[in-house]
Order: sequence, then C-alpha cells, then structure tokens
Amino acid sequence: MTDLNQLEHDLLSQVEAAGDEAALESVRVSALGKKGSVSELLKTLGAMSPEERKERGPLINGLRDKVQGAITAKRETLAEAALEARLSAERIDVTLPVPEAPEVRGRVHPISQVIEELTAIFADMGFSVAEGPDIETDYLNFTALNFPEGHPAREMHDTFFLASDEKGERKVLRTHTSPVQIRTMTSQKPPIRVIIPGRTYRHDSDQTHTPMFHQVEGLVIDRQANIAHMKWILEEFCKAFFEVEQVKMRFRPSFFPFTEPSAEVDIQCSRKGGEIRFGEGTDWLEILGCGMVHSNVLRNCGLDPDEYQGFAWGMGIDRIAMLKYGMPDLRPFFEADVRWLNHYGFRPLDIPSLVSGLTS
Ligand code: 2NL
Repeated sequence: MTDLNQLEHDLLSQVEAAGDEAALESVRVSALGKKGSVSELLKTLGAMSPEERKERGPLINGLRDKVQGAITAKRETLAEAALEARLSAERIDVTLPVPEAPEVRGRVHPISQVIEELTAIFADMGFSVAEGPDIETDYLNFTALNFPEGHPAREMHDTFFLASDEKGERKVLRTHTSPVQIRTMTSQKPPIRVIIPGRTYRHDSDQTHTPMFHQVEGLVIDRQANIAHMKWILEEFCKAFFEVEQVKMRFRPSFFPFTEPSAEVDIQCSRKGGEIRFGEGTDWLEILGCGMVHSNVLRNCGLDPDEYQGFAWGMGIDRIAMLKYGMPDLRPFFEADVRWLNHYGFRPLDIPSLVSGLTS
C-alpha cells in the first residue's frame, strides 16, 4: 500500500510544517474536508467488494484517525506557542514606578492662573469677560480711543505696524486691550460691565519689558456710573486679589487720551526684608491706571455722553503676577523652561474661586 503510506507521510509532514493555526486549517481541509484527499479515499469504500473493503477499510480509517490525531496535537502545540508569545510580548514589570497622570504632573502657568483669579473676582461682582483679535485696525487701537491723528502718543506706544489691508487701512498688533472695549461699546447696549484679559504688543524689550505682554482692562458704562463706584470696585479687587483684609490706595492725577479725569493708582505696601507685603507698611507701589471714559470715546462708539458715562481701568497681568507670587524676573515667563514652571506653576485641579480660595 505504498500510495497510502506516501499520502500519510505527505500529510503528516504538512501538519508538522504548519506554522500557525491558519496553515494547519488549510492542511486539515485538504485532507479531511469534504473534497479532501482522505475523504475522497473514504468515499471509494462504498463501491468495493466486501473482501476488499475488509482489507482497505481499516487502512483508510486508520489513516484518517492518524491525520486527525496529528492535527489535534499540532493545534494544541500551536495554541501553547501563541499563548507563550503573547505572554512574553505583554509582559509588564509591576515593580516599575507608576507614571503620573497629566493632570497630576502638569502645571498651570502663573499668567493663566492670575487670569483665572481675576476672572473669578470680577465675575463675582457681575462682570463678564470679552476677547478680541491680536491684530487690530489703526482706528480701533488708536483713533476711536481719542488718540489724535499723528499724535506722538501713537509712537509712544512703540507700535508694531503691519501692512495695510485691501482698503488701505493700516493694521497694528494691539498695544493694549482697549480696542475690545470699543468693540463691546459698539455692539452692546449699556449697562456694560466687562473685563478684557489678553495679549498685547509693544516694541520694547529689557529686564521688565517683553515685546508681548498681558493686560487686563475693565469697563463700566451706565447712566450714573461714577468715580466712587470705580474706587470701590478697584479696592475690592485689590483686597481679593492680594488676599488681605485691608488695602490703602492712592489715586494720583495722570493722563491717558481715552479717560478724563485720569489717575494712576498705588497701593500701600511694606518692603521689609526684601519681601513685599500689602495692606501694611509705608511704601507705595503703582499697580494700575484708570479714569472716567472720555466723552469723545463715548461719542465714537455711538453713545450720547449726556445720557451715558462710565469708567475704565487697565493693568499689566505679568506685573501683578510677579508682585503676588514674588517672581523677580519677567523674562522666564516666556522661556518655556519646565524647571521654572514646576517651581512657579499651579496644580491644574486647584481651580481659583472666591469660595474655595483663590490660591489653595
Ligand atoms: C495702564 C492704564 C488704562 C483704560 C486703560 C480704557 C478703555 C476705553 C476707554 C477708556 Cl475703551 N479707558 N482703558 C483706562 C485707563 C487706564 O490703562 O496703565 N494700563 C497698564
């Protein structure tokens, strides 16, 4: 029976050579499937004489059993090998340290933190937050704010000028956030209570100036909004922001084109031992500028100065962040050094609020 022996030898070596379950399955189909080589042999038994069947039957059935057995054994071997491979590929060392989750490892930049704090304080007083583009028209950045055409104040701002647009209008990187107040006054009806935090740009760079810096401005417009309201709001803000019970403030007469009268505001502080403390001491520190909105600005926004008045103020966010958190140098704010951020940054899940505390 050399043909049967040959077939057995071929099939068993094919089973042995099968490298994976799919290859093994195709060997099984080619031998034991409906049209498989062994199945075809089994079909021939029906047409045989009883004697021949008696002789060939056990041989062919034996071949089938042998091939079936070899396939079953090989399948187990392959399954074990696959499991072994998976176990070693997915091996983990449970003794390694657990990496910290991003919300644990990450830090919030002090500027973002201070913006969150400002927003929490002014939101509590009924203010909303407005934002606008960094690139503004010359009109919104200067003209609408009562800077006369060709006035040196435009140059004083160390403006970054951009190419004119298709209508020939000169564009600038905004030198303050005030254009957003103009946008607010022309698009909303009073009463207006809004703060505008954002990036601002001036061509200036030294130990205390960076070409990009952050400002927050506030604006209140109503029929009777007056200086007393402004002083109260600014005092409440300073107490909440510097987290002290009392602050003394000093309003010095000043000049801005967009306010009349205008003032610069100092808060009392002590500088004992090189550390600034607010609400005590005999020194003064300038923290903001403010004033009653100029009637020309109101008119430029379509508001009748006989019907509406209001006040506005502006301060440098980077500066008040440095003061509050005792950071001596402005430049690392924008150097993206993770060591600095790890030291001065804030935990992302400690969200500032007046209820839980600004800085927990
Ligand atoms: C400062 C001074 C100030 C304003 C900003 C303002 C805006 C409009 C109308 C009137 Cl639309 N005023 N803003 C007013 C006074 C001062 O900023 O020293 N900032 C760093």
